[in-house]
Amino acid sequence: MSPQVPSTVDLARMLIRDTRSELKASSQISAAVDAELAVCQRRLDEPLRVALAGTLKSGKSTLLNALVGEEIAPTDATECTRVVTWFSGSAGPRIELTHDGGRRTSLPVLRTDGRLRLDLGAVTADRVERLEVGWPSSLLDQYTLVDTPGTSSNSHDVSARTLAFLTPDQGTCEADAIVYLMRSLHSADVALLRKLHEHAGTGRGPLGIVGVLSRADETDGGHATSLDAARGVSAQLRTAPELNGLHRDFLAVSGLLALRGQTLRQQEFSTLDQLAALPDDVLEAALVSPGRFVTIDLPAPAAHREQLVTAFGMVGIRVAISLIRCGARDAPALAAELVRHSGLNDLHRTLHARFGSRNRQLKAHSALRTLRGILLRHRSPNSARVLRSVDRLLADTHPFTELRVLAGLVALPAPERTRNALSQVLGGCGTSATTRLGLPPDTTPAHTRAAALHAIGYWRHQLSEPLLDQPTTQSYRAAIRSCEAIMACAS
Ligand SMILES: Nc1nc2c(ncn2[C@@H]2O[C@H](COP(=O)(O)OP(=O)(O)O)[C@@H](O)[C@H]2O)c(=O)[nH]1
Ligand SMILES: [Mg+2]
Repeated sequence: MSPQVPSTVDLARMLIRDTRSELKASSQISAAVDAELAVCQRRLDEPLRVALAGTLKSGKSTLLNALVGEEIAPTDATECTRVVTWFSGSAGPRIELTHDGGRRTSLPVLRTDGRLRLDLGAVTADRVERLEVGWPSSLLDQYTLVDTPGTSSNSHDVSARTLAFLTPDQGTCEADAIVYLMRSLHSADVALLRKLHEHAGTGRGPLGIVGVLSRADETDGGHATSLDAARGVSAQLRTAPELNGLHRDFLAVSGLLALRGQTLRQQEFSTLDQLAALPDDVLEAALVSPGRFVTIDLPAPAAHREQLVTAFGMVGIRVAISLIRCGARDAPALAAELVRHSGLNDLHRTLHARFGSRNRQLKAHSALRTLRGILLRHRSPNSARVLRSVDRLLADTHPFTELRVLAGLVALPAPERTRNALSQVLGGCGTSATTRLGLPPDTTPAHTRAAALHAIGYWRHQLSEPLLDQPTTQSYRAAIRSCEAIMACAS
């Protein structure tokens, strides 16, 4: 039997252990450093931490709720929307507040109208160190989601707190991956994306970023074509000069429509169905404003219409009516159409391809970067040896190279066709050998090997082109290594 090759996570674990013994041997280990190393080690066994980032009101909390399928992140302007909040899987609901220098307080789990109410009580946001919500959810068993209050907030403190979490001056970011939401290309987004990229480039921030063009239903005045229009905008972003060298791939998603689809009630459907049956001119006159929509004389009860405005917004109502008129004839059909139309399924797929299937590597990367920071702060001849091993592992681990190349791919000066082929082979669409090679999932190992060999030939040929710039050369080399790894595994 061939000996098992240790995984990157195993190697990271070993290096954490080595660091502990080296620092102990040179008597440099304090209780605080020991605790830091323990946290670093534990992180390898916990779900991947994904932070939702973006400016205020970009739709982060709504999208978090849509991903989980329940309203657990507050979207109203209360104190708790001003603090970074951690949502993780748990057997039963629990809310824990850490405040005033490490004091821990359990908060009551209260729900109003199906929505979780996060009430900090007498504690003000500036005294909160951490707010943690444990919730039974299969998604949260896989990812710990971190809702950030948003930058460009009116409050300087709130912006500063968010930036301190995402791009800390000291140490590394506590998240392993980021979903970045923006509504349009605003200078505040460019500035924040630049900061996130700088941090990733210097190893202090996560390598994985998924971009979302959020509130996508608002793009085209709320017609059934709004998501298509948003997809057009996201395609334009790929060539936006302002985003040169930054993340440019944005998935159009409407968190609100996705959430409404997942929590749709029969009464909401009935009201929307009654409205969909109205003649166009009557409906248009009603949809002029929320006030008119509620007060005008229509078949559906005014109280129900008011609830619809609160839950769906005027745009959401328009989209839902369009979907009913296009054939969604009952509540389950409308629910499924709303989710499909929202782009949430695409987001789930992308999250799986970019984060889920690489979660061990992303976690190992975070742990190694944190470990590197600790070793740099506590230098000794022996810790220098461990530091060299950490640096070697960070530079030589091919999946980290793939992530780095994928992060810079949209800005690569190569034809779109080549960039797409690179993305596929480097695992940007999924990390299985067959997905990388564009083969059916049941392809035999012999065929997979043959396809990998063919792909190596293709990328070697690309590499032989004269005058290639350095990023392109690196990308092609990475593609060849990915194919070689497939050959080795498919033998
Ligand atoms: N039309 C529409 N409104 C949205 C969407 N997502 C959020 N909103 C609304 O935008 C406002 C801010 O949303 P929120 O999720 O709290 O944004 P955050 O500050 O980024 O967390 C709320 O009134 C939401 O109802 C969306 O996909 N479509
Ligand atoms: Mg929020």
